[in-house]
Amino acid sequence: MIKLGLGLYKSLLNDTNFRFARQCGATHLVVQLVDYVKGGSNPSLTRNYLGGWNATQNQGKFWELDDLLALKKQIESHGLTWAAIENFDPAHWYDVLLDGPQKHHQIEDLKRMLRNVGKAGIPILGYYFSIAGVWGWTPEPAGRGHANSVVFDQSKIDPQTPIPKGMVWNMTYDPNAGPGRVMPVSHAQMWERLRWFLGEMLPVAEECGVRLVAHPDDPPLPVLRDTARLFHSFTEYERLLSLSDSPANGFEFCMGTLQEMPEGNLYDLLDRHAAAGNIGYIHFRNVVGKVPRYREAFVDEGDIDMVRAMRILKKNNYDGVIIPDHTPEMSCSAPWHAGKAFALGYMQGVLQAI
Ligand SMILES: [Mn+2]
Repeated sequence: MIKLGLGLYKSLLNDTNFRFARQCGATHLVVQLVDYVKGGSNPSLTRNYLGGWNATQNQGKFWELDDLLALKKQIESHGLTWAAIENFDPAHWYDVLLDGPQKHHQIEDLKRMLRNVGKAGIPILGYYFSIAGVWGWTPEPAGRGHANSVVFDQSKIDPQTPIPKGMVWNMTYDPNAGPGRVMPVSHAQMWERLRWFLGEMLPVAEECGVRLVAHPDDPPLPVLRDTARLFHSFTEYERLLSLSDSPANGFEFCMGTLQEMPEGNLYDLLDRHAAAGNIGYIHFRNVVGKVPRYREAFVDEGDIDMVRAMRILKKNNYDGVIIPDHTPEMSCSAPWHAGKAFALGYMQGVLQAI
């Protein structure tokens, strides 16, 4: 059975929002432990994040088993299941991404946290292997009814703006890094870094029963901020599977990001990988347009036929989680929550109808 879930940012991990998720019909949670979206109890993706998401405060603070178990207990007390953790903290793996001098001890930190995730019984860990990260959005009231929404319009930014030293994944990990920039990185270098990361991590993931699933590049450009991106096309995304046939290797299948890619049939891609069991969980969201210009849309109004997509999942007996990921913000005192409630209501409706 397809499972309805909600993704919660770190600032939303509390009883109020666990109740909110259940009230929307969600049975599963995808938890973000990185505090990158600003706004506390009213997070917003539609601020200007061209200067960075935030500075991480998690240097030396790891995911300890006791903390994971305490949060799991709290989540389960609301009748919810903790389905996945989404994203590593840049503080924990910046030199894995940058191929820097700390990478060998950072990968050991990641393995230790992965083992804790396994011990806590959390089955999936989503990651986004990217140097520039999510960057280049410009906020606009571009959604239906002038909803504030995420827009990517390449003509409004300089896509090759250098990344300042001390920043990776659009977060500052070293505020004292001083002047300078992240030097250009090629596709060959990025693939080599990913290959090394997976070679180290997948055996541990298998051993502790956790699946490592990769998010595609958002926005899906071949190069952003002078650094190559891995997953900017269907072909490149599917290349992930050629690096390892481990059952722990899979996709964090973001329908919105994949639809933003210039070429390919999203329904075929979804069908193929749902059938093969390659999908860990799904970002079930919609967009209008493709790179170099698109906007994120309400789930029912974008270019993807979401009912068709849901039928494809059902046909393949997909029994993983779907979450709304992003939504445009709705005009009220709780714009994030209203957007999510609308998306989850729609998803629940489609699930019941099919
Ligand atoms: Mn996504």
